[in-house]
Amino acid sequence: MSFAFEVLHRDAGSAARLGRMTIRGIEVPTPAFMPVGTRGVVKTLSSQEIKDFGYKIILSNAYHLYLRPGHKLVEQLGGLHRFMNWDGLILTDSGGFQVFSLARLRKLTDEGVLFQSHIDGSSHLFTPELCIEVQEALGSDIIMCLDDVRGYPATREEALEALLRTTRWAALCLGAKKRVDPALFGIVQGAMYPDLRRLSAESLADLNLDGYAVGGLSVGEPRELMVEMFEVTLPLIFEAVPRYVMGVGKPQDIIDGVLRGADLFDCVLPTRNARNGTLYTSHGSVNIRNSRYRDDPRPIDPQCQCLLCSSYSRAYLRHLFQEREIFGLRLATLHNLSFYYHMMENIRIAITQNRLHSLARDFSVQMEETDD
Ligand code: PRF
Ligand code: ZN
Repeated sequence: MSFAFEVLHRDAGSAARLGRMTIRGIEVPTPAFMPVGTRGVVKTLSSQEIKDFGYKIILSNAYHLYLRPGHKLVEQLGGLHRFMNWDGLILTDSGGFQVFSLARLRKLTDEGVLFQSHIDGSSHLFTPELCIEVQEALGSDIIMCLDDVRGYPATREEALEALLRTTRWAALCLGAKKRVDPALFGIVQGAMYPDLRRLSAESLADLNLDGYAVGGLSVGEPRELMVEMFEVTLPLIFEAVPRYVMGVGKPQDIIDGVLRGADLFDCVLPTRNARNGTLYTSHGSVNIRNSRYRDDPRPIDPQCQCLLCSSYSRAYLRHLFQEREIFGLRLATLHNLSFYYHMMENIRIAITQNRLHSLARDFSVQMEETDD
């Protein structure tokens, strides 16, 4: 297996680390953000456009691709990389979270999770074995263990049950893995209970997985609690492996995660927000549908080099949104992913220069200058 992770530098003033994850000879500088391509496409963009930003890894999803078009079909067509013409790396989420957030009539047993498809109501039993089979058929570079995710708030009893099941399933996932190439990551659960987070991390550590994720956050809890869980959980994960915070987050959340030692992130926010007209800029977020931009000739963000900012005015983008023109969705998505890419680049540079805390401070001031 060609998976490696090295810590290259530690920030002098925080737990942040600069690293390099290498898979199939492809190097991912960390901390990194992974754009979300749930159904084998980062909505509205081509794989070439994702690559042109500099992104080396994207996230896709076992649950969605299993339901449609089916992992066997994707495998038959040469795997997900070929299917979507993406030669970078792919991490697939196991489906644990999607079953929890999308499927109907979930029934959890130790064997797996029985659910009805959110698409057509058909019944499926997702087991750890099936979850690995699906991700291997897709040809993912990093596969995630099936986990039991609970919402917020969860009682201690629920959280304990979910984390113990997550650990049992992780062992079954490891046992079910047939291919050597993909890296397998475990997912730490434990809701908002520090001692349960510790129990989860310690029991998963025995499996010696290639990396570990922090799951169960950004599920409706107050932001301070999420940051407290970063603080509690991240140091419990081995220093020598990548630490991935799932489904996080806003720019400020990512910096808070990096400050506490996280290496990988994914989130639908930059792409989903783009499609509803919310654009990130170095001076806060802007909703382009606001009438104040009707005749605004300025670019969204003069510091941004993306197609939108280098070629079009705010007034033009607002017009496209008003008219529901598809090109507006593409321009906004390109811009937000450009913003996230450069934010991560700035974070990596700041770690090298031991000034991540000062970047975090400047950033929080700047991001509040929202002109909406
Ligand atoms: N588990 C999995 N995927 C996820 C999460 C989780 O807890 C989250 C929580 N924010 C996002 N995506 N498998
Ligand atoms: Zn831009």
